[in-house]
Amino acid sequence: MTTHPNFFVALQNAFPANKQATAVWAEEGLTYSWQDLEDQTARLANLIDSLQLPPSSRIAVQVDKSVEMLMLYLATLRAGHVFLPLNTAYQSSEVDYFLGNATPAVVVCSPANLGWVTPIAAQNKVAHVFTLDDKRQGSLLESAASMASQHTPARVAPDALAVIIYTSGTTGRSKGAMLSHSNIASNAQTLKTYWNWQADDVLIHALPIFHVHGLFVAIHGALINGSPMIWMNKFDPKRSIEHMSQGTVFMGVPTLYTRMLAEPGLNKAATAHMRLFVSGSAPMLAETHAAWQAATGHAILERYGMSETVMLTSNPCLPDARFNGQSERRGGTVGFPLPGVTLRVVDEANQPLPADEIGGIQVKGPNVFLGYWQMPEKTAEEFTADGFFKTGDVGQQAADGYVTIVGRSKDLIISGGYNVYPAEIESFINNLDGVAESAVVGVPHPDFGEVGVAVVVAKPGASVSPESVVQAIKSQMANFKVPKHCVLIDTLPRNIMGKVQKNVLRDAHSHRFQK
Ligand code: MCA
Ligand code: AMP
Repeated sequence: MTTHPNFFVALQNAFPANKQATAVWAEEGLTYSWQDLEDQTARLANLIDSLQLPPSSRIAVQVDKSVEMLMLYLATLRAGHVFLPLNTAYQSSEVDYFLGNATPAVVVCSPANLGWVTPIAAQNKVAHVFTLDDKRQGSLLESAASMASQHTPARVAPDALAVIIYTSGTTGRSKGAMLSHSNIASNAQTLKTYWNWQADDVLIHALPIFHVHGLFVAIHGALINGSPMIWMNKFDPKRSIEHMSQGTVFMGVPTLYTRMLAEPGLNKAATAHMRLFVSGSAPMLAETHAAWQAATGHAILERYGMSETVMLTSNPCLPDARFNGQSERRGGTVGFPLPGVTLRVVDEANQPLPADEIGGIQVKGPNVFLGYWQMPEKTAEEFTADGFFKTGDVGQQAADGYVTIVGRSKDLIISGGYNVYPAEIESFINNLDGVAESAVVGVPHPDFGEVGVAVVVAKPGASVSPESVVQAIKSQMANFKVPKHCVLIDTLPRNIMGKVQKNVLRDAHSHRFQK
């Protein structure tokens, strides 16, 4: 067991003794050994060192998913700097905000985006810009090629910043959640034990790696156990099922499961080699859980977490002695608080509620983040006086320990596992010519779980069309944020206090996408 505070060292120590064994099978036919991971992360860490960056420099990365992007993440930890992954769907104005807010020293973008990233990086005084694509092309690997393949991992403080994950807010712009080496290390160790990772496990990695689910839960899970991964740069339901004859663990958001359920090839034989299916990032309908069990014989293990906290609760993988030895993976619930996580359900006055009562979910534990990047007031607002983090999720804990999420106090739409903040879209729409005001609400959707509908009020006499509103959003914002439907309305429904009644709008549009 290592005591080195750099989380990279904990992963490195878990690499199997046989370094020539395969660590990653990439779908395009390439394989990477553990020695390759060792050597290439050393080269990239040496490249980062050669830039002589100030301590804890941010390295912002917006590139298509590839094994080399994974190496860059590991190399950033290894060199003791801070990884800042960005969703590839973000467009220039969104990236401009992140660079301005996080002031990274290095930006790595895809060669195709260099044209618009270069001026934004210059404007934000980014010292170094590199490129990397999903075919191993670009200046990053060219520059790293001549570097030594040995590197001594940087010694960092245990609470040193390791990663910043941007998460939007109900008001204002995105906030950078700061996660330390010890935050991610403690969660990885907890999940390794709780999910009973086995020596012969093989992870099918199908998620993007710019968010907590794909980057931390999936990658850390495999690497901290020295387990290889079958690597998909992009999720595909049919190919995912094909990989199940070789894999043992699959992690996905509910949309991945509903898409696989629609495949004729999904059955007990196709999944016989699998040990564990994990779902999270968005609520999984109990009927999806049941349909999966009927088709495959496997009970999906649903868990719940946040960018600010990594994983918080999980259905049991094995009987959980803390909760009467219960082992049921109960559909529609997110299971028990993970070992080390204290969870409470509280009323408006932050007072804990009895079992089964619905209230705000608050948590405490070694996994809870350091705060929001350069936003001490926002950070303070999200913690109680006794140190609990307010998740903004609304739920209940049954007497037998199972936690269920019943809603959110934050105005948030989770669409296919991506978070969309209505406030951000509304303020964009409200600034369009001819628009008086707008409201964006989330409604059920068979594929994405939930999608946004924009309800827009035009100024008197203005010529605004739903199509022009959607087109304007599309041209400026990440594609998953674009409302899937837009309507014009004369006035927004308001309550007596003047607050927009989003529930009325939601009800009016709730069946729009239902089959
Ligand atoms: C794609 N589109 C979407 C979404 N994804 N619309 C709404 N919501 C989405 N999530 C739209 C695009 O805008 C595009 O529309 C059309 O669908 C096709 O785009 P494409 O990229 O081809 O879609 P896809 O490849 O089929 O992607 C769907 C997906 C993807 C595989 C479900 O969204 C995905 O990988 N989701 C996982 C997100 C994730 O990893 N979340 C974890 C966050 P148009 O054609 O009109 O332009 S971590 C987290 O939440 C916490 C901490 C936790 O607990 O894990
Ligand atoms: P993020 O901003 O990406 O960290 O998203 C975190 C949010 O995703 C949580 O606060 C929850 O609202 C939601 N979430 C994550 N996992 C689940 C789950 N299993 N069920 C319901 N909601 C979830």
